[in-house]
Amino acid sequence: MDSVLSHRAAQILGDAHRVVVFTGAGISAESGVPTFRDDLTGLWARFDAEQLATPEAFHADPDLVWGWYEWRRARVRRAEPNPGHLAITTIATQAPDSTVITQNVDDLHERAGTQAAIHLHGSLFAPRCVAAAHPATFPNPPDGEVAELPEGRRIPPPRCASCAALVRPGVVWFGEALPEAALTAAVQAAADCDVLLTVGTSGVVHPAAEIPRIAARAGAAVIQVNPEPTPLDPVATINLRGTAAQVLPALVTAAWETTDGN
Ligand code: BJW
Repeated sequence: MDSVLSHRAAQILGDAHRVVVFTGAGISAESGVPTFRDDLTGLWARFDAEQLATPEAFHADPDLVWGWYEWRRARVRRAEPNPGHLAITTIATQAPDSTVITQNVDDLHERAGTQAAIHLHGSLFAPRCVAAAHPATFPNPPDGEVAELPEGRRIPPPRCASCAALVRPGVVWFGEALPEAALTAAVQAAADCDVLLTVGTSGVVHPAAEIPRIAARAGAAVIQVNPEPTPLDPVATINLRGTAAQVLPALVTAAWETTDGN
């Protein structure tokens, strides 16, 4: 990674008062959670994630879609936050005013100690019924069963305890509206920040992909961390090419060393 760029990025971050961290699937990749646009593996390789994450897919084949989400939930349960998640928690304690906005449906920011992350695309752990959005609970399987959940297994979704409708994952599928309060808070934070750090997102899914663009238009510095080029490259003030677990701990250490030492 270019040391001049990373030094400049650390200075910008350390000097900022209002920091937004905007994350996508790449932040969890080094915890072993596949990114959304990675090719699916094993038995799931026959399917395209973009085609499974739709209301139409659930309607057509609820067992297939519920089975995919159960498999993903199991993988997330077995995963641990990585140094990238932990560095973001440090940002939240160092910057006077910070907001973490994630597109991820896992709980790794929370398990890394970040409180009140804004989840734009919902959660793997908040299922609800399709008829009336009644929250559904389901027992957490013991660890052994989680480890052994086979890929490609079709699993019938449970029925709602209140109205007997099918239970669906509490996530935002293509064509569905994002949770209004979360989107409003995210747009506000982006419009008001000094620095937005965008980490591990392809930046192709809207309206979430507008968040870094809103910050840039409002005059904030945008620092992007991603090993690959993305459509956000021209939006970013600084592009740091590398993985989240490599780049973020060093960036955070340098940011507050730079500020403290001047
Ligand atoms: C690393 C790394 C490492 C790897 N370290 N980095 C405007 C233009 C065009 C289309 C639209 C538009 N506005 C709306 C649309 C339609 C659509 C859309 O955006 N389509 C595009 C794909 C073309 N949007 C919608 O349908 C949205 N709804 C909507 O607009 O509703 C309108 C409405 C209003 C009112 C009433 C009703 C309707 C909803 C979008 C919902 C997205 N949902 C998903 C699934 C969630 C559940 C689930 O997970 O199953 O969210 S799709 C999927 O993409 C998921 C993700 O959160 C999201 C973003 O993906 P992300 O996080 O960027 O992951 P990847 O895999 O794409 O990228 C990973 C990146 O990490 C890569 O860049 C790697 O290089 C990098 N990486 N390892 C750092 N170690």
